[in-house]
Amino acid sequence: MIEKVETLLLDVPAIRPHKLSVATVNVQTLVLVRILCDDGTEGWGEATTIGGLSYGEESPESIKINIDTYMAPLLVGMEESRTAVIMARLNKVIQGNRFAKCALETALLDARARQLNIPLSELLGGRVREALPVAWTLASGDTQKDIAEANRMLDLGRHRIFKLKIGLRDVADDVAHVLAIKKALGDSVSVRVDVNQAWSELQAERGIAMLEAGGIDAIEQPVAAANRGALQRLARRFQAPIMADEVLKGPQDAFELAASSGADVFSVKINQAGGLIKARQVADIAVQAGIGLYGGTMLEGAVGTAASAHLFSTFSDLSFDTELFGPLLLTQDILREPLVYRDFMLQVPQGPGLGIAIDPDRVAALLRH
Ligand code: MUC
Ligand code: MG
Repeated sequence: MIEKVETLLLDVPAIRPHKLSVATVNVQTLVLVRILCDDGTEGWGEATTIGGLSYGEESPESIKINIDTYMAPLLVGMEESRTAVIMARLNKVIQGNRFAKCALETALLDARARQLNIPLSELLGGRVREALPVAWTLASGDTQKDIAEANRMLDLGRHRIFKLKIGLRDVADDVAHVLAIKKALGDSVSVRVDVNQAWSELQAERGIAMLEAGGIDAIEQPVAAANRGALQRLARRFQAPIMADEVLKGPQDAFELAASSGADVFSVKINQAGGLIKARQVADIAVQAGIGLYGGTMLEGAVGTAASAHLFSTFSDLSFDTELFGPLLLTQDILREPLVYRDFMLQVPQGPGLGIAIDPDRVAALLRH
């Protein structure tokens, strides 16, 4: 039985400013959820947003207060083994709040998998891979700094796939920045861009034509999430894969995008989808529709990243790799043993549940008071 649901806000400085078209992340706030069961089992979950309310309609503070006020009281006293029943109840009586629900569902599944003594991946259908290729996002805003950073990552054996954040400058300037990086890094690395909705359809037509000619491997959310027609037209017009990110807020969106051939690739994010099970449904729809899969991040710390890794390890297709680099963007970790990044891959944890151990002292040091 669930005895207690706790929420913690942790403010963790980033290793450098992370510049997106919608916000610059200097400090990332992790919302951690800890569920305690009467047999002593605990489960951990996490939600993060990007730039407070810049990216979506939930903020770390709203996630915490909505869980504390409305969701935790519903959960306390329920049987933790009935995860699906609990989530159905939450989804019935609470509208929206996908990120908060994701954090809770992750904690429930972590607790359940620990009780069963199996890795979380095995509750999600079973892993088909032990390690996941991880892209790194270059988002310093400076071409030379980005090239130096990419070369460091290549030398370290950590990343050979790079996603560039663009959309803040003129289309021509952004394209010049991307193509300079692509040229400096050579053909053995993959370079993609994320426009984070910044372009109009006309700007996107111009920008993508140049990016495609320059050998860029994917264009993520070039236009506003609300403008599905534009995304669809771009996907049809260009050979370069067009990726859906912000438009994809769960299985219903996945279904509509798939049915209308509205994108070539889905960026699957556990928080955006409203939890691990719904993210799994998004991926299943993509597979049936022949849409490529990319394992996305909301710049989560270790807990959300481990949860995502368990899910992505179950995907039969992961042709566009993952971007599970969140913990590497942060100056401090909250685990006793950090997640293992080796040979350009994140190793999927193997122990029961999320397969990670939280260090209470590290958590305490980062806690917002
Ligand atoms: C996004 O839009 O994809 C993921 C990587 C990154 O740098 O920002 C996020 C959000
Ligand atoms: Mg994106």
